[in-house]
Amino acid sequence: MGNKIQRIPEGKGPYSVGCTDLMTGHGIQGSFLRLYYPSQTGTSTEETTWIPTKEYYHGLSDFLNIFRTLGEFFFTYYVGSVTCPAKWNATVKPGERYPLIIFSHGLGAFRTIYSAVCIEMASRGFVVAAVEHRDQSSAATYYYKENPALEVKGQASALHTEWIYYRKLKADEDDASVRRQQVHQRADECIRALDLMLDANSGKQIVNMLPLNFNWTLLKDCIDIQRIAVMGHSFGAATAIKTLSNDVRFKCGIALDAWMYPLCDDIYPRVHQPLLFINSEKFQWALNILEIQKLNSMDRERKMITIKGSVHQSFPDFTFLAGNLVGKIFRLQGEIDPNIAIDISNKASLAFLQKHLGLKKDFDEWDHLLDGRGLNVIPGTNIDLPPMPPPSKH
Ligand code: 71H
Repeated sequence: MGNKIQRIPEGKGPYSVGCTDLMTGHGIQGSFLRLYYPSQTGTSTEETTWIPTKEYYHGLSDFLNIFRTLGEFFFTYYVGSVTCPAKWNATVKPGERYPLIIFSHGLGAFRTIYSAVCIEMASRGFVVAAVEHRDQSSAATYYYKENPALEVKGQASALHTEWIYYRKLKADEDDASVRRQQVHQRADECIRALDLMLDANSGKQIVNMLPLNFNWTLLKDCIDIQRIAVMGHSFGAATAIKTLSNDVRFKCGIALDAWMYPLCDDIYPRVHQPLLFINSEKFQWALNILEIQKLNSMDRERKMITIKGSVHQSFPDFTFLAGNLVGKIFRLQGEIDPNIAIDISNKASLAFLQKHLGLKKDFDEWDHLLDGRGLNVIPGTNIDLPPMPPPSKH
């Protein structure tokens, strides 16, 4: 009981899923992302490593306020050998144009730990680029830095790995202004990821800084450039909204348990694209919901649903790896079975994407979820909101 060996669920769609990493450029101005995509079966047998290196354990430890050595020990022991159900560096399945999703992670997270969501989308025929943000809100990330000292000597390998860890805010810091700067950088990184994917689609040569065996030229003509969405969790959901306001190439957005704090009111009138909010039962509060509602306008599509018994951690992968007991104690699981919760989230997302990207699939069978109808889902929010202010006199 409670000790069942847990796994990250496989994609339920018809496509096999492949996975690879891409880093371009020197310095933080480049892009870093994990790509999930429909793959040709039998072109790889290797499962994808879930958390790639110990630096990510150190970053998670910093974020969770535990000693790095202790964190490394526990993470290595509990999740050190976890893989996710996607074939590493498998060949892209040719012959089709796939809609594209840019995915943005939450605070203290990183590109690899939303694989249950990203793999499900890829198994339904999406290419998903999960960016890793370099705004010091990730648990950890890295880039390749040029070493000027070595460069003057004309050395071959003048690059070294530079790690960026989660930055805790100091007591005297203006946290609103830090988060606003970060969300600004994050949206830029989502837009750069889109530019990069469109380059790959048009056959431009992609130079991967990572020594991986993945043929990026095979992505040529594989992306449906009219069908692009942005999606994210928590801080990543705020990032998705900011990205929509900055770039109309994104046709709609999905906000998983959005944390609205980093956003300024002035961007709200600039978000014209349809938005779906999928909330957990436990994370939301009245002021956050009121911020979300500032995006409402008669001529704009806004949907909100809440998954009963879910928690903020019902969207990232840790929810599947904790046993029931550990999961409850660390709030990685709510009252609902994590598999049922993520299914609702994914199906609602797919129905929404079909509607607003104009897909010819059968995701409309889950349209009822978008209206909050069905088991374990409610329309709108479970949060009691203060009564409407009286209409102003003028
Ligand atoms: N906290 N993304 C963290 C407070 C709640 C936590 C994250 C601890 C994770 C394990 C326990 C929640 C918020 C809040 C905006 C956001 C994104 F591995 C992951 C790491 C991070 C998976 C997902 C995330 S969580 C998140 O954008 C926002 C507002 N949250 C959150 O920040 N404290 C430090 C203690 C304040 C900075 C639940 C929790 C968590 C355990 C693990 F052990 F399984 F790894 C992961």
